[in-house]
Amino acid sequence: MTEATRNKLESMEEFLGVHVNVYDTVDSTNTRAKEYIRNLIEKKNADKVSEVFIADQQTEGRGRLGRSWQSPPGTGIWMSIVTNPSVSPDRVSCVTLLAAISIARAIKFYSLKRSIFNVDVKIKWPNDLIINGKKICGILSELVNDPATGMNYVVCGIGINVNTKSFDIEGCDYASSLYRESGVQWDREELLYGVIYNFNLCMKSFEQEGTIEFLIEDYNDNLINRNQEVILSSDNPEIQAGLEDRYIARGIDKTGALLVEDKTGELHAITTGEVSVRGLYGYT
Ligand code: BT5
Repeated sequence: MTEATRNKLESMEEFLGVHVNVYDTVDSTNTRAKEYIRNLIEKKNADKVSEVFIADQQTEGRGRLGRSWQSPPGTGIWMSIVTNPSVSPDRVSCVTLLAAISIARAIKFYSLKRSIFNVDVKIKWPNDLIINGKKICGILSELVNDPATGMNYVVCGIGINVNTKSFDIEGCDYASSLYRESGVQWDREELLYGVIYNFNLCMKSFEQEGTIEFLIEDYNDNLINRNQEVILSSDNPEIQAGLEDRYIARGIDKTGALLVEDKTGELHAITTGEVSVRGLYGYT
């Protein structure tokens, strides 16, 4: 990361109301963020937190369930936003959905401004962003609870493939980037501002209202499989046993669960992050 980029990122702190930690190379921004939280807890600091960890490259980028996330230098946005939202503990996991809609809005705003009309970004519940059926972004949210104060911290890790030219990921033929799908280079800093700006706006409403009701309509308009048949699957045998084959995805509710309809018309709320939702054909 150049000195100019670092200065620019740090200069946005006041405007965006966040503290920014910029790295050239780290193991994982989520790991740095969790270390930061552990320090806060040790120091018994229970203030409001708004901290962002950004790296040009990650050597041990992580996905869900111990999977790895490829994070080469000079190509993407690899960042973790740390917050301690004042909402009830069972709502904290909504932050992943809030991040997804914030990223989608930032991409849409950027593409409208630059007249890039070939990137119709969609959300694949709960943590992917998709363009043309390909995954261009993944989100990994991790919760840290301070048992002494009961405070819940959320590390929202966001990986966006911005200008990546090619991918070589074993067992994954669905990865792509904004560059590959649009055919033009994107300005990483500008997109990053947009994501943080939208995230903060959403977080404000979330904390004021205590639920994500305010974004359900927009989220569902952007949901890739809405009103289409999906297959639920899981590596967890206990969950698998209870899963039926096919459902129609109807959209999220205010708890962040995905509502799916079975053959009899009954709705089921899918909450676990261990379940993947796929369309009938391929990844999305
Ligand atoms: C995710 O996991 O999609 C969450 C990814 C979160 C990454 C961010 S980057 C900043 C922060 N710091 C971290 O260490 N992590 C977060 P999951 O749904 O489990 O998807 C992981 C799977 O996606 C892998 O098993 C690969 O198949 C595939 N994959 C790996 N790298 C990819 C990439 N750059 N783009 C698209 N797919 C990728």
